[in-house]
Amino acid sequence: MPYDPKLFARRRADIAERMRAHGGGVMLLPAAEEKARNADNDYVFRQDSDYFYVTGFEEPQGAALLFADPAPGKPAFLMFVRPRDRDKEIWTGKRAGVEGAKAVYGADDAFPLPEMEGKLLELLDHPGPLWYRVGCGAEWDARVARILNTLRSRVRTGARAPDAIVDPGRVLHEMRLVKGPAELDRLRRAVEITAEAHLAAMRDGRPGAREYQVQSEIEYAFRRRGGAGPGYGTIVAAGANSTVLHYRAGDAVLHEGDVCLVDAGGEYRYYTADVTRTFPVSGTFTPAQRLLYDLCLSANLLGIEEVRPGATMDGIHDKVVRHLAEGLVRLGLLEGNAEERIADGSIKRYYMHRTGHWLGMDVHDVGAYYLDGKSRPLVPGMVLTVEPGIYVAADEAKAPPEMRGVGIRIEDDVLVTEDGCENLTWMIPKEPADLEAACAR
Ligand SMILES: [Mn+2]
Repeated sequence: MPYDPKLFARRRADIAERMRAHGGGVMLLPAAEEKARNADNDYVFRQDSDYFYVTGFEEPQGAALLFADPAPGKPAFLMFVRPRDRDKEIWTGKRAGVEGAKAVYGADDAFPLPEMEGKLLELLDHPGPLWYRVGCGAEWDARVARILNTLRSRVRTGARAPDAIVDPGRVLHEMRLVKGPAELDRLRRAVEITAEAHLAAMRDGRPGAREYQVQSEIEYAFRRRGGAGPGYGTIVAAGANSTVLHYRAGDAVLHEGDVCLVDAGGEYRYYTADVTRTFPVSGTFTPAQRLLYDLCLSANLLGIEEVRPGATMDGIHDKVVRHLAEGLVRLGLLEGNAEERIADGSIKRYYMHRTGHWLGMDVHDVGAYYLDGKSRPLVPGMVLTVEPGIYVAADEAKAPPEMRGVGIRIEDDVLVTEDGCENLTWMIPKEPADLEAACAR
């Protein structure tokens, strides 16, 4: 899907309207900066999600300004961008420059970076709040503080320093939480790519393979289909590594009789999938692994079943926790009664994380989870993960030896629809028979 200037123009009109409902003012959004990895070598650049959401612009450095109520004839959307520079462009590629910012990206006005601070001083002399997210970068925080102090020192000559700083997330993150059709198209592409990657992992995650080899198959699948790469650090966890929640693919060998937990999602044009599957390295679970797997799978299916407009994250989590606790009591991993084991926290020996999170441009996507202190009701267009897990630590004395060092998580990406939900990642095998077929060599 190519860059669509109308989509971003509509978004900015929507943002301005929402800003007006919160006192108007001006929004300042810094672009991401390139970050040094080592010596004169940078990390792969990725634009800031908020900045991309508003501008569609993928070059580093600079900022965008949005005015909720521009005076007649004054610009509503301005950009500060790297200037065209023939010498630098030979080394690092073509830049849009101020001309491109206006002609392609729809800026009403644009300035080269060297003029940014001076122009901001002029432009932020404006009534209403300043929408700026404090704390995301020391350099930007210092720059904003400098500008505010200068404006405050000029109040006697009529300057208007903003009298409130508001987090742009109040508007942007609420918008990003509910996905539009163009966003869902991208998310679906991310899911397709991710499905291929998980199938490759199941195919190649055989006895004797190393975690990094499985990782390379996964990331190859992301990239060869035009994805940007992984949307977060790929987890390939063999054997007892599966019980470490944020383990990254290392160099451990996959052994016959072990499970392999893969938590990997491809990013496609700024939208990422987030999927976990756990499969038997031999192709068939041991009886003990199968008991744990079936419990986790039933919790995953139950959680997805609960996703519909009006349901809440807390409600879904509570149902999943109760289901897991009952199952763990039945399996003898917890003693006594499920309700008590939830109340005294001992369920957390095996299930210590939340059942889901918002998903979108960021893997743990933005948007409030609670409104007025209450878990917010789901509405159509939200995308969340449902990801119950059971983790039996390698040294868990209460568990039978054949269950120790087994971690299982099953994670799907679920879209809330008008009448329920759609599991976007339905095609990635998770029923034991389908897993066995996918693992067959
Ligand atoms: Mn997740």
